Amino acid sequence: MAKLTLYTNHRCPWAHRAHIALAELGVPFDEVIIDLNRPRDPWYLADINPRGLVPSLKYVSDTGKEEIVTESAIVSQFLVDLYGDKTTLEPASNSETGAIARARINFFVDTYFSKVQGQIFKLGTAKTAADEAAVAEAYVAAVAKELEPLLAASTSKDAPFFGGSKTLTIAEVLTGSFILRVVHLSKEGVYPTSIATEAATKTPAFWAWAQAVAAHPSVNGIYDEAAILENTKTRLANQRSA
Ligand SMILES: N[C@@H](CCC(=O)N[C@@H](CS)C(=O)NCC(=O)O)C(=O)O
Repeated sequence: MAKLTLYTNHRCPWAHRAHIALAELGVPFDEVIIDLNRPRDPWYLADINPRGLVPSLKYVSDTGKEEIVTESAIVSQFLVDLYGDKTTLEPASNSETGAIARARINFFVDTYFSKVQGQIFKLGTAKTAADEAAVAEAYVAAVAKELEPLLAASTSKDAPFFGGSKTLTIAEVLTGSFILRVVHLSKEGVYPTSIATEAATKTPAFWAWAQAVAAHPSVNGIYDEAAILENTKTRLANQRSA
């Protein structure tokens, strides 16, 4: 049987993508936690990932051939492709509506990262309450312009995931770890609380989708709320004082 080893760190939202995919697929895997607080060991750079990043995936096929796959989106897609027949995360590209459904999913994910998530990364340089409020406002404005129409057109209480799916899709595999942080950290005030209040009123379809994503066990399974809260507080404080 094929064997999977995930090199990961549970604090990393990129590595978290692979965990969501694996949880959904329900396939067994070994896990190697990489300590990101110290330089990578030479074996990791030499044998697993010369870029030194997590996640990386080692795949040993049924015939014993060993392959390394890196970059979180590529790792997630590889897992979905490998176990495509076990999952509804993404339709087959040659099914009747598969190709267009995959194009819509890809557009949504691309839009989240190219137009929306960048606002959150700006919190590291927001030094005053007014700066933070401006970031929150820009985040919700980007959601309203770019994502709300896509989600409002398809999602509902009974089918809360992308495209009106009752079950998680690869759109949530790729965005879920970031959405979970937005929902959790804005509730706790580590991200501006106005993200939550404004999003709930101005972008209700997005916020309902975000709640469904954050509550999904495949998304929040490895998420240690207390550790992420403390880690994010410290990281933002360090970035702001730099
Ligand atoms: N583009 C990469 C980004 C991965 C990434 O940035 N991982 C971070 C942790 S969240 C990392 O490994 N950083 C190395 C370090 O901190 O030394 C992906 O999507 O896999």
